[in-house]
Amino acid sequence: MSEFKRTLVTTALPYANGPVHIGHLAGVYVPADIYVRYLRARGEDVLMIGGSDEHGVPITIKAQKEGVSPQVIVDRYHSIIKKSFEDFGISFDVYSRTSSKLHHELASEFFRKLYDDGKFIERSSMQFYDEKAGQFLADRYIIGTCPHCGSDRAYGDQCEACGTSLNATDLINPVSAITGNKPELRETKHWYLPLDRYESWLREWILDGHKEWKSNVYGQCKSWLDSGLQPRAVTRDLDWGVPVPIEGAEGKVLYVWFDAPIGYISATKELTPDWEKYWKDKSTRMIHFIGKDNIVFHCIIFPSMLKAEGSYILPDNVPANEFLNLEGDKISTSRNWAVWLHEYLEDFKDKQDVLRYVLTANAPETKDNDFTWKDFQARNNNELVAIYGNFVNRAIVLTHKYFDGIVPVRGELTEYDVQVLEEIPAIIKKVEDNLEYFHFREALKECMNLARLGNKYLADTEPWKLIKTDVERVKTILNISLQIAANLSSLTEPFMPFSAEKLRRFLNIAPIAWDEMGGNVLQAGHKISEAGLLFDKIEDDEINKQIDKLQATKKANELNNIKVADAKSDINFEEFQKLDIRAGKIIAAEKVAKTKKLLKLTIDTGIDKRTVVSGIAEYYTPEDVVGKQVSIVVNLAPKELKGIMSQGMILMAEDSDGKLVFVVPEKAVKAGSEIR
Ligand code: B3M
Ligand code: ZN
Repeated sequence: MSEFKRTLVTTALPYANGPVHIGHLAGVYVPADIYVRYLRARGEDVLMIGGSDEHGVPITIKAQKEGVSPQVIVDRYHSIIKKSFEDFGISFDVYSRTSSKLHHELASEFFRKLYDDGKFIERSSMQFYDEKAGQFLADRYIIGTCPHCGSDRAYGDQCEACGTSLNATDLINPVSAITGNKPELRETKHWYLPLDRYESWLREWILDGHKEWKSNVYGQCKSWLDSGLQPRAVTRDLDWGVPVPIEGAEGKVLYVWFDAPIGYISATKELTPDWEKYWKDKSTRMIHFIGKDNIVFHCIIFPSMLKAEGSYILPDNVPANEFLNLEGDKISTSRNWAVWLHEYLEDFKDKQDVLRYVLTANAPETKDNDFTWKDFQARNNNELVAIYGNFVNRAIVLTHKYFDGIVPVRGELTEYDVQVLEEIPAIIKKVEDNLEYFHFREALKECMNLARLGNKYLADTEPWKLIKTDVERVKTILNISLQIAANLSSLTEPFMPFSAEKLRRFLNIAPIAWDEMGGNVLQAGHKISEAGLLFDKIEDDEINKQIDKLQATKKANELNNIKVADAKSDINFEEFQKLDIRAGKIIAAEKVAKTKKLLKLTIDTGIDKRTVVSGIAEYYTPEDVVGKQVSIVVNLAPKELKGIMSQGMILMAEDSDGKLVFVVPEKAVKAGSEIR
């Protein structure tokens, strides 16, 4: 990074339409935070920029559903999100939001400059308009039948059932999600960024100039560029967002993906009057931390916007991650298939680092990965507790036991001691090398290797045995062990800042500058503090509770998916009146032999006592139903079922478990009472 004087780290701005979950942390914020903390420890000039993305259609839809203004939604989630990040130690220099005045002004100016410089093209097109609602419909507001799979819940931009991306005009029978009306096509004008004009420049800049980018990122860019770029609309017909600052553009706002990345700039400007140094000086190195679904926006569209504007620097790297799944399924906000950060902290108080650790050890750096609670538990118990925590604890406890908590003076070194001491800087170097290349998993593995080294050193040298025969030797062993522990407290800081601080408290030391690590960081004679546990074991019942919670979510989702039958065609009143439904009472019941589903019921209808065969045996035993009130259609033509003449039909409904339940009058009524 030598030619650069400073680093600007941006992190994708999460949509403020829901809280943040483990997928957000794993994909973007933990790796970014590790990187930034590392650079800070090295004394570099670095800023970490974040904020909430508060525009866009998902937010307006949520607002509409709740019957509140979009501002209410974004206020709510912005503060939840911000707090979650603080709680997890994500060390933003600024965490801003795109509904701020400063952002609106800056995004507006940015657009205006491109407009004045003739960087846009204007185009009219036909778009769906909802007459009743009096507005154009964003793609997400149009629902219809997918032309590919026939799902009747496809959106105007995508069918979630089969994953195909769509144009709203592809939908069969489109309806407006706002009013349910059939929308009409109307002409509307928008401004487009002609990405095709930037294609050859982008090819050169990325494909020739940034071969070092992660292969998943480079590969996605290449395939976009190879398939040819099209002009892209940067405005929308919507009333929530940054108004398009042009006369005649009333009722239009900037496309959310146009203003959101400008949010990085506004947040920097909010943070420091020096913001231009970070955005316009070629000696600044800009890194975008994002998830893979944001690659095209950060590698192709935003750079084209910056290039068009002309005064800004471009990203030097975009280390996008793949996705994190949860227990084998895609994380989904709408299906509540997620581990929400604020809920995690309710159940695992003060265990932020455990999650940071697991998400890094299992980070979706090169391919999608899976988070499972069993793995979470195993990594905590077998790695953090058994290796890191155990080593540190033994070193500290033994020092108290044998030397009153005073770091002992080191004597003559054995060959093994020398080897171990040389390993420390070698491991640190490996951590650094991995961090420089955004290989966070490997870097963390090396940190743990330092803890393993310490653990093994104690196990091999057995100071608890030697203390009886060779106190001098034990002094050396504990001195070396404590050096390893102290190095660990700084080396792990970017990854697990809370435990690093705890460890420094045990050791009674201040943070060690990165470049001072490696050798003797604790002086003999230094007094350490009391030992405590760096990590606690996580028990099975805590994990089972989480697994049960997900099971319940799965069940609830399955029930929500049970399809409501389509409405039948209308009947007139005369037809309805032909039905003779009565309140009745079951006076006897038995199973119909050789069937699973049928019960033979004797019903007192008030008119007579008659036999009805009913398909409820899977849900009720004969004993369950005798004495029950029922509603019965008494004028249904008799029908023979399994050799029994069934005279009428009992009304049943399906409950949320898919089980049939009786439809009965609100309170007991006399048999024969008409139901109308
Ligand atoms: N809000 C999309 C997302 O959360 C979008 C990122 C904006 S980054 C400028 O995935
Ligand atoms: Zn489909």
